[in-house]
Amino acid sequence: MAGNRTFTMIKPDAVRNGHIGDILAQMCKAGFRIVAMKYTKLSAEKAGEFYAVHKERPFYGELVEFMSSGPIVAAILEKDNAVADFRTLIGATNPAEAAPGTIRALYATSIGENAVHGADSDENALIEGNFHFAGTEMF
Ligand code: FUP
Repeated sequence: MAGNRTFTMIKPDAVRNGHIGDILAQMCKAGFRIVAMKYTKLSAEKAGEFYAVHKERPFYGELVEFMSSGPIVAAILEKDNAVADFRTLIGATNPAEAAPGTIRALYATSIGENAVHGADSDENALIEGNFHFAGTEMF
């Protein structure tokens, strides 16, 4: 059965470009409830740990540098079928391929600086949520 929670980050590019409010509004209008949320900044070490699965990929260094380049908004969101529905809402990894109206189509500038993260499975949503939040910060 599909789980009902996902994990997201509004990435440094979208924060720098002033899109936090519009992106959160789009998530809420799509029916996602906020379970946990924080405005924070990843150290290079923490960003490297979060994206460890991509360690061997050629873009890993740039990804870590970018994700630690400024503040982010991290959040756990709740809705039926959360992981799949959220990935539909944000659109394809490459904004050039993202469907019109999706968050990445509207706010991302490139495949590397693509405005938002969305967990890709229920298992990763749980791992990533626990990476950023203590149980006492989830409501
Ligand atoms: P997604 O699940 O859509 O965030 O995409 P991936 O897990 O494949 O990639 C994670 C992050 O790595 C992306 F958000 C941006 C970065 N990336 C690149 O910089 N270049 C690539 O070719 C692919 C991904």
